[in-house]
Amino acid sequence: GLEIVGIGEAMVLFQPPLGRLLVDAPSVEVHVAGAELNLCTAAARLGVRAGFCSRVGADPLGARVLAVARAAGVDTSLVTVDPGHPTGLFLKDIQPDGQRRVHYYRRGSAAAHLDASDAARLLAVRPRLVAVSGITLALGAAPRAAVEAVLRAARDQGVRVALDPNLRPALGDVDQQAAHLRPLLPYVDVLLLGTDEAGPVLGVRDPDDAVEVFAAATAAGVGETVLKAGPDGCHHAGPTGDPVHLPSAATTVVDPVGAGDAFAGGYLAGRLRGASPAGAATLGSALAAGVVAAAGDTAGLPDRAAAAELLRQALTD
Ligand code: KDG
Repeated sequence: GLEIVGIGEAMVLFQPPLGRLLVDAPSVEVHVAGAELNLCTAAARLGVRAGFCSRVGADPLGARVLAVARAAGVDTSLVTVDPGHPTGLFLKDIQPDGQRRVHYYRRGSAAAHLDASDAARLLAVRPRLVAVSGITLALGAAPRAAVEAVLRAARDQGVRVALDPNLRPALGDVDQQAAHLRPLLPYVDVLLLGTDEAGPVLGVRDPDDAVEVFAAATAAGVGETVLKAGPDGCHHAGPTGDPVHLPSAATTVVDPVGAGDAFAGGYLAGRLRGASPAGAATLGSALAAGVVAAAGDTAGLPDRAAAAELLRQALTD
């Protein structure tokens, strides 16, 4: 059976070569992206059986998403092909100052039609863990119902739940996105959130205060928390449940997008295979460091042999 299943939207990403901008780039690089698929790709690289639950269009971009997911070792038997709606697409610019800007072409996409039937399909395979993100909640009422149905039923079926808020200003008001997430926190076994998300999602006064963030998450009903602080690394739970800081492992930063997903894939894979929060965070952090050093969401992941060695080390931490 599958160990981790991610549910959400994968899209094709068109991105100018580094140093060029969409406004006049003569060509673009083509990647496949999407937070939940990125997470599954990282887990699969570690040798964990990962599957993706989604919908794609009956179009070349959908075929590309499926091919890339399969080539990454991600099981796609929970992806349905919808002849009535297209596969989503997005464009990304990295500004000269390093700021990234995304432009979505995903409204009305196949994955924006995820609904409770997809939740049922997912739960029927009884993965050990399901990974969801706030992005899917922001796609519309039906995808939101899909995620809510998965979360409400998971515990009874023995399926653990991991949530990354992944608040996306380009998808609308982030406070609204956070408001959709809050009622779901009691169903969450592992919450992986960024410091920029701790205010909107948990209502903390100081998002850099890991003690306050962990306390707020626990009070909201979350089982286990990881606070991601970007270049400042992360905070994971120590033996007493109090936060412990782990510095970032990144040495080169070319493109930070996808780092959080790689971290989450590594952390969750580590935890599922028996690593402590410290070992799992070290693993996630190593994968994230690779991803930020390369363009694209997953191109910088270690190869299978290096990944297996990182997982082995995580189990001894
Ligand atoms: O975390 C990376 C994602 O943001 C990117 O792959 C695109 O899933 C995506 C989204 O909806 O922004």
